[in-house]
Amino acid sequence: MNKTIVNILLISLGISSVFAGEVKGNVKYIGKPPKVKSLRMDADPVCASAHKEKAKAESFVVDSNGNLANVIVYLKDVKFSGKTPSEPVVLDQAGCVYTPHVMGVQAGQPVKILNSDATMHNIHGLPKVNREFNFGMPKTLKEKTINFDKSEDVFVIKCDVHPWMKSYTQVFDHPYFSVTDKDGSFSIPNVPDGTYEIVAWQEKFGSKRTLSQKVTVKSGEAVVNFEFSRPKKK
Ligand SMILES: [Cu+2]
Repeated sequence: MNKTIVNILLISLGISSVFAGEVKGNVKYIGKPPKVKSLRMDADPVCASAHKEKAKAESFVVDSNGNLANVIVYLKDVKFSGKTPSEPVVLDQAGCVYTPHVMGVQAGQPVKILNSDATMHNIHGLPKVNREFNFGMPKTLKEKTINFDKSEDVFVIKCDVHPWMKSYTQVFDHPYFSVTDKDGSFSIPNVPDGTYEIVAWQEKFGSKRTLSQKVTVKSGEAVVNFEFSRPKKK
C-alpha cells in the first residue's frame, strides 16, 4: 500500500499521519557579538552571595563560533489535535535568575514555578492574550503551578523585587517548538509530513526581526539553519 493511501485511511479513522520527521538545525549570529553584561545583584545579599562569579545576562548568549542560544524556533499555524502534556514545564528561580531564560509551553500544560532561593520573589507575567499574573513567592513558598489557556506570542515574566530578573515564554497550541541550546542547536521531533513556515525569535531582535523560512518534512529529517545579523545601516 502506498503512503498516500495509508495516510487517507488513518485520517479517515481520526488518526493523524504516521509519517513524521524531525526538524532540526542550528541558529547563528553573524557579526561581532555585544559585550556580555554582568548582573548587579548587590541590592539583595542573598542573590549576590549565590554566585561565586557575577552572574551574566542571558539576553544574548553566543559562543565563539557564533552559535546563538535561547532562540525559540517553532512551526507557525500548525493544526494539532493531540493531547496536551500533563508533564509540567519547570521555571526555576535559583540564584535570583530564571532557569530557563526562555521557554515554550503548550496551552493548558502545567507550568511549575519554583523558588529555590532563601529570599522573596514576586513573579509577574505580562501576557496580553492570557491573564496577567502577579504573586509573591516568599522563601517559604517553594513551588506554585499555573497554566496558560491560550496560545500567545512571546511575553515577559519578570520579578518585581529584583529588576534584573526577566524571562520569556511563548505559549503554543501544538508541540512543534524548541529553544536553542548553548551550541545553537534545536530539534523539533515528530513533525507530520508537510510544508510549514518555521520561525526563529530571539529577544534582542524582537518580534519585528524574527526570521522565517519554509521547511518541508517528508518521512525523515529536515535541516533548517538560521542566521541573525545586525541590521545594515542605511
Ligand atoms: Cu526575584
